[in-house]
Amino acid sequence: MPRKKIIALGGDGVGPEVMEVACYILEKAGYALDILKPLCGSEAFQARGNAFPDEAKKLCEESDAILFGAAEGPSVAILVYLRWSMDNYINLRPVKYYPGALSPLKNPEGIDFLLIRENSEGMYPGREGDIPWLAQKMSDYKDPFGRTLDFYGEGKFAIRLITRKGTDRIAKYAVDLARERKSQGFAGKVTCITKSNVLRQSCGFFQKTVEEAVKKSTEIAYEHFHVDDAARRLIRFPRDFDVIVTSNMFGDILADEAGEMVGGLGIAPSACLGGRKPYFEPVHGSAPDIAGQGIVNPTAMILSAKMMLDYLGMKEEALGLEAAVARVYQEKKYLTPDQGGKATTRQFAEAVLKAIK
Ligand code: GGG
Repeated sequence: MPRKKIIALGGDGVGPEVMEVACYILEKAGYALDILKPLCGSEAFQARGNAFPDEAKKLCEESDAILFGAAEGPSVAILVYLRWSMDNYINLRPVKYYPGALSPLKNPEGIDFLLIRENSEGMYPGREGDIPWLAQKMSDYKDPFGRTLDFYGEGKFAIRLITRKGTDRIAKYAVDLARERKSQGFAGKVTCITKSNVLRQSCGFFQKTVEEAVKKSTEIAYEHFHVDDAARRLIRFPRDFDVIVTSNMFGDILADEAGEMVGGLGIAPSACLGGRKPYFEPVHGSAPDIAGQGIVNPTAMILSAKMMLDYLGMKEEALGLEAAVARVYQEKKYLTPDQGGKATTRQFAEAVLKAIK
């Protein structure tokens, strides 16, 4: 297999720390990857006043895949580019329990499902403004109480977009993934999560579109929950889920909840797919409270790199890396403080590397 060109962008806060050790593992493990680390994020912003210099952007465009750390301040520009300019509309967030991880659930064993967050529309990116401005533009509009918007006076609005194109493509992806999972021995079920009892038009449209996509495929089971009910069911019946599909903000929130169920955000990886170039990032953000202390849990970044290996067709390497992470959790000797351990970020990474070899 030809070597793959990977661009590593650390970003802000703990992003560069988790990226450094993830790349260290990938390089030392001897995988067929050429990893380039252009100046970017907070570091580039301080040096050049630009978190995402053109050289870094160009390298991303020429890459096979991108690893991204975390965004909070300057690196939001990177995130916006990777997600919207590259049109990575799928955010795939696996939720899997590795024995040894510090879950708050009494019995997290066997939790293993996928959460698909629509990544390009809904409430994100924020499309907001002043209510009086909107009231003028929509002077004919009446809300469910028969009021025009000028009734509400000063305040802000946010627009939630659920488009035909955006919903069709994420629904199709969910069905394809459930079918693939079924062939691997999973349930082969799509769970659609909306709030269509309140947001009848936008969530109703999302729900109907997913239902139609599922109906085309007889072998896939289907269920729908409202987001509040789903939040509860995730905790009560976590093993009932297989493939969840939901809109952007619900997915953002539920993925944090789901990540916590299997040991916290330090463990939750993700893949952003469907666009010009895929990128792989931890679900967590920049965690400024622990940045620079050398104690951040790099598992989410390492497992995001595992998803990248999978995507690149390096299946054996992906399995090997995941098995190594699982072993370090099982042994519990080198876990970071968020998992009840005393290991540093670097010590955890060394333990993973040793477990690969
Ligand atoms: N590694 C993911 C990250 O940095 N997330 C920051 C964040 O909250 N981004 C907003 C979003 O995911 O839509």
